[in-house]
Amino acid sequence: MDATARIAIIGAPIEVGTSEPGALMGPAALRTAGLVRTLADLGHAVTDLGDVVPDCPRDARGLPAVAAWTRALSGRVEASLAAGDLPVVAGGDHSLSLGSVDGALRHCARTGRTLTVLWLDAHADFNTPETSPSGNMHGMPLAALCGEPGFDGLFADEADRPRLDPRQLHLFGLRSIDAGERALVTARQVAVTDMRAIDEFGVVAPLRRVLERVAAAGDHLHVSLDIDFLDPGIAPGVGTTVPGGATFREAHLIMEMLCDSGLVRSLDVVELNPFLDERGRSARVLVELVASLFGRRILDRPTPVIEAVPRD
Ligand code: 5AB
Ligand code: MN
Ligand code: MN
Ligand code: MN
Repeated sequence: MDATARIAIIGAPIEVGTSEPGALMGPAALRTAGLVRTLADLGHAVTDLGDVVPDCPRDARGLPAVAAWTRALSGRVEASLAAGDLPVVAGGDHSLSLGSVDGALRHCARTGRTLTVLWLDAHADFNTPETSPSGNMHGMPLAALCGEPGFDGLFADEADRPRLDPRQLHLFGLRSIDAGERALVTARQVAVTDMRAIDEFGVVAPLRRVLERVAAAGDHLHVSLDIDFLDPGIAPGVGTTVPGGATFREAHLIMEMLCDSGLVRSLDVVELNPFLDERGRSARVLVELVASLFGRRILDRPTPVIEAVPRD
């Protein structure tokens, strides 16, 4: 991460993608926990662009509402990237990534770069309306972004929009996947570092491989951090808890490695549900992790390069 980045905070109080109310309070809780102040204190030029207001009726639900959010967020993210800012989208449920990743894809299409997405999540979020057991859009953004059928009307100029190449997607921390999406993730050759792999190899070796590929290809790296990537014991403020998540130390190390890589160009922080939180704990953990991604460190020393496991 550059010592001083220009960071644009974009609030996305969206919860239409989930059946559990409360995620719309996420951006407010992240600000209350010090998101903006913390990044500014690290020396970055931070602009809080406030919360996005989608162009739809207040009572809009379902796909029309998600489409309005997607278009509004995509435009915001693309514009801030074009202005040379690093957008941090504070959610809000994970359907907001339909907009943030679409915006990053459009920016990449204009600048001739390829997008790599690192998806830190307990879930694969690769359901389609056909495979989804819940019908909730926060479990489907990646399938839509990759161009799977069933999402007509979601994105602006659907026929010409840049698609996310599923082979440019890396799922990290996976431990809950539905049968239909498992088949899709396999068929589309999505790269996966599941909890089994993290238990065996730790986070360092798999993440270093992702970062080496991004660096070698000169890709734009978008990171999407779903709070349920973390173990619910350290981050209980989430609607979809799955036991056996990343420890604080694992998550923290990931953030430090991402920082040292200097490769992250856009970030989502999603699925915080302050209504289910315990005295702001989860919001504080997220701000702590974002701070590490943006340069807070213990000593002024980069991550040591030691191969922990053999390469494939
Ligand atoms: B999250 C589930 N796969 O589709 C579904 O939190 C859960 O953004 C989705 O990762 C969880 O409903 C979505 C069962
Ligand atoms: Mn998710
Ligand atoms: Mn999740
Ligand atoms: Mn969730």
